[in-house]
Amino acid sequence: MINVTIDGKAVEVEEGTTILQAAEKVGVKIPTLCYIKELDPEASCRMCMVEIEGMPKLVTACSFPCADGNVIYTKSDRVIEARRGVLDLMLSNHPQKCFSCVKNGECKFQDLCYEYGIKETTLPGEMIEKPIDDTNPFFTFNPNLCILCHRCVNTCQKITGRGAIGTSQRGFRSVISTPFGTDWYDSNCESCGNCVQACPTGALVMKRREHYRPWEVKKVLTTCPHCATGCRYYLVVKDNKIVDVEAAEGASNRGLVCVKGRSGSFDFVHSGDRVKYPLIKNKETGKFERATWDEALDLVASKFMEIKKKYGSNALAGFACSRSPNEDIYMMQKLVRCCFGTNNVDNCARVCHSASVAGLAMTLGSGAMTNTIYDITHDVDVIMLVGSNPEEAHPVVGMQIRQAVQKGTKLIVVDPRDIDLAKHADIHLKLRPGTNVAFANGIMNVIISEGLVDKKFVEERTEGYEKLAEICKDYTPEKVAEICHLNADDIRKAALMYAKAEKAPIIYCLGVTEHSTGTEGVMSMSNIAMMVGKLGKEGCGVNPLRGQNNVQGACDMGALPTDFPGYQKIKTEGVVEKFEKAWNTQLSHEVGMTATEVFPAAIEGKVKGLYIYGEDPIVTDPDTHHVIKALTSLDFFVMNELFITETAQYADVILPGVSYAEKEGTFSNTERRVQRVRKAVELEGEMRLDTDIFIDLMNRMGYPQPHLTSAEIMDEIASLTPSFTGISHARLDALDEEEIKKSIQWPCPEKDHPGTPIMHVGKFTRGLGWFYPAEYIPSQEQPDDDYPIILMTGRILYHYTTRAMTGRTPGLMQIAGHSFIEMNTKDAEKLGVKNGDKVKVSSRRGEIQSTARVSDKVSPGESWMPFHFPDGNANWLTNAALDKYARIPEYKVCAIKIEKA
Ligand SMILES: Nc1nc2c(c(=O)[nH]1)N[C@H]1C(S)=C(S)[C@@H](COP(=O)(O)OP(=O)(O)OC[C@H]3O[C@@H](n4cnc5c(=O)[nH]c(N)nc54)[C@H](O)[C@@H]3O)O[C@H]1N2
Ligand SMILES: Nc1nc2c(c(=O)[nH]1)N[C@H]1C(S)=C(S)[C@@H](COP(=O)(O)OP(=O)(O)OC[C@H]3O[C@@H](n4cnc5c(=O)[nH]c(N)nc54)[C@H](O)[C@@H]3O)O[C@H]1N2
Ligand code: SF4
Ligand code: SF4
Ligand code: SF4
Ligand SMILES: [Mo]
Repeated sequence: MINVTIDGKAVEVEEGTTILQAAEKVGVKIPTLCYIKELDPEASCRMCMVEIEGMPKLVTACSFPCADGNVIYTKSDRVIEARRGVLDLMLSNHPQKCFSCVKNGECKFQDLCYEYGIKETTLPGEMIEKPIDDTNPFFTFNPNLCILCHRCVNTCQKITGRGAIGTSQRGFRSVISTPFGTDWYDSNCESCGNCVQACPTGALVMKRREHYRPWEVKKVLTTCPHCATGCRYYLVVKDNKIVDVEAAEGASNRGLVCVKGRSGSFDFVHSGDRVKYPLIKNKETGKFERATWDEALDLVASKFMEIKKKYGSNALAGFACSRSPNEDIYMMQKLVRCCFGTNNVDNCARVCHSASVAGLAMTLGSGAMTNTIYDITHDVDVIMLVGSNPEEAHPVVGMQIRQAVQKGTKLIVVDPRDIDLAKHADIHLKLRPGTNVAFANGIMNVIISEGLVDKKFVEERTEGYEKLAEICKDYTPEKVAEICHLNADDIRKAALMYAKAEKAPIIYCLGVTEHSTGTEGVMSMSNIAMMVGKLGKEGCGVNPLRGQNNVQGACDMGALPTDFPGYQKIKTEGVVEKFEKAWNTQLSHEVGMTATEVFPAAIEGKVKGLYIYGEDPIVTDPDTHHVIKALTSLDFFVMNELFITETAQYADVILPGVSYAEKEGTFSNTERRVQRVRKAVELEGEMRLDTDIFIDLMNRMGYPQPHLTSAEIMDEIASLTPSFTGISHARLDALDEEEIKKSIQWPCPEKDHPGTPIMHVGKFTRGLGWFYPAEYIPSQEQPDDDYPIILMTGRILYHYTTRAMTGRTPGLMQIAGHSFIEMNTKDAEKLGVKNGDKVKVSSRRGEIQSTARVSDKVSPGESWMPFHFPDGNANWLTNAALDKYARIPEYKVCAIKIEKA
């Protein structure tokens, strides 16, 4: 430790601390322009100059380390004069038309000029008008306002890791530009806008800033409603309208957001086609007609109760919305259990990570991500990424993986496609779709034969090792190479790289789960990690990146046919009785149907009434014809929705709920982190809180449910769910006030428990970890002469699932508006298809048109499509084959035929 004095204040700091950091410690503010906290100082703007007693020259506080005994002045006359000089110089080629600049009032450069009394430049600067680039749909770059602080470039290169912009020499001085000087739109910029938020001037600004001034708005701290990364941001609100988004320093996002969070999370809220009144379908005309709430609620309650009376409780089912807050989901499952009297309740995890929930519960005792996003992307030696495309699906996690790789973390990508991260990978195992279990057994074969098993860990903390080891004997790298279409040496290399590393997390996603052997794929991931003792430790673990913003929460809240809130199992003695007592009613002791089982049951006439809260299975479930058949077989079908979606068109009643921006609550992100969602606006119309709709219906169906606010519902959840005991809105609000990153991760078993960042430390939730003996079983539908190509499906960066939300942002539709199919060059040649050609794509279940994207991104005999676009949705083709444990559909493999259209 060393001692220094800054502006008369003594402070003790660690050796190596910069003057800027030391000053912060004693509350002395030093102005900066180019400085970015997370990065090595660039020290180019020279705004942070300070004076050290006895030193002839001023030094830059951001880069200069303190020395013992330094007496530092940050506001001396010399310092002030020097800073004035810096500002003067910058202003010499900066137009002084602040009045018409959208950053007026929120420009750091302007603020500093004001603070230092620089009203105009004293220098004869050369003002050459440079062309403005406004090709990006969301923001504008005006180089004339740029002070060359490089914050944007450093942000893009080192923080988001995208590297879309740099500094180039053009004309008589350098400018910020894309690498080849193309328009911003044509660069590899992903429109995340993090550079824009970093820009201290009006050079890089969101176009929407034209519609507000900083003094006209309020900012509401909330959580992104798209993916389960759980980024925190502020909704910027003017006159009851959301006009912008600003990233906050959340625990998982650290000041970053992706394009959907920044630009795709509010247009839909204010969209003109929101459902504003309850709608009842006129049976004769088939058209929806406006109804009063009383009419609609009475009809819904009486119809559901009629079905219950006539056909029994199990003829009813409900699906909860994983996009909505925990409190809403809790009330929905309570409604199904207390009023329908069945456990037929589920959520979209069924088609997503149910294999993780089931698989990891079997092997480890808890189906959640074991470590934190920060922990697995900072200071780790190797990342093994299996069937996960985080740059598109969890972009802010992707950004942090790119940062890690830049800092030396090795990367193993296991994915059938050349996803962008594969280009940065040390090893890319471009395996054949559907062969994850074989791949995993191959990795373990090498770990065993190379003597890399963590024997102590296996002995003390696990069971079932011998049986699995016996199975793995058969999976030699050579045999696995044949099954997976890989190179045996690459398998060996990957196994050694992973096993020998000190800190090495497995991160996986739907490339593992969405198979008819998805649960076994998941358990193969925990098998690998347990074999080398990489669980219950920092920088390790088995980490499913959950999908929807609150799908973790939907499972936690008991929207599962097998579990009450907090994974309290129906089959565990005393659980049903506990909830019967708490809810003061009789409950079903029978495990319910999964969502994927409800559709066939509807076709068979076993399920007659369905209540869907915010899901769009016509678009998102496999084999669309089959879903339509199921929905049209129902006697009565109700939805809570924001829009008249494809699925809502089949409903008898649509009850208009409200979006995340219009209500209070919490979302639980993929790291089990429970974060607040806050009301930012209240819109015109008769929409109601979804919780109020549930509560009203419960009372009309004969269950006396008192009215509760969202905070009160969380108190009820905490009282009944041991892992949530210490969670309340009041506590989360206080943490948000104090430091946003301090949010809580469950298990939080006591009122003042700090939460649990890493699971299974010392002991698995299950007690002993279990090695599941998994054998490789091929996908259910294999390519043949009629349908010779494997189709995989998934998502792209710019759209979110059905596009119900992102499709209402014009800029996103401009960048990505249409369906496409990725196919291999060789296959395309054989079929005479060229890049950009229209193609007809068919499977045994349906036929669509799409546009070919020809490249070597996928291997010969394989293809890939997103499921976001109505002009050719992959789900007309996909196979509803289900996994035996989790009943998850095989979205990732079906057989298709491609023809030139
Ligand atoms: N932009 C955007 N982000 C999203 C979503 C969205 O719709 N849009 N949806 C959210 C949701 S709900 C979820 S669940 C997540 C999903 O996030 P991800 O699972 O990361 O996304 P996917 O594109 O479905 O699939 C991931 C990868 O699996 C690979 N894959 C396919 N088959 C196999 C296989 O057999 N083995 C292996 N190893 N890999 C395979 C694909 O090539 C693909 O790159 O994303 C969330 N984030
Ligand atoms: N081919 C193929 N298909 C897939 C996948 C795949 O990889 N390939 N992935 C699957 C996966 S992982 C998932 S998770 C599913 C997702 O499938 P879905 O859950 O069906 O898709 P979302 O678009 O998220 O639907 C959410 C709906 O809820 C509404 N909503 C949002 N918030 C609220 C609210 O607060 N209140 C009310 N009342 N409504 C609200 C929205 O308007 C939207 O219509 O898709 C699956 N489909
Ligand atoms: S918007 Fe994002 S990707 Fe594009 S230049 Fe800025 S930081 Fe880079
Ligand atoms: S565009 Fe903004 S952030 Fe980038 S160098 Fe210019 S002033 Fe700095
Ligand atoms: S990474 Fe996910 S949570 Fe974060 S801003 Fe993007 S969509 Fe939202
Ligand atoms: Mo998902």
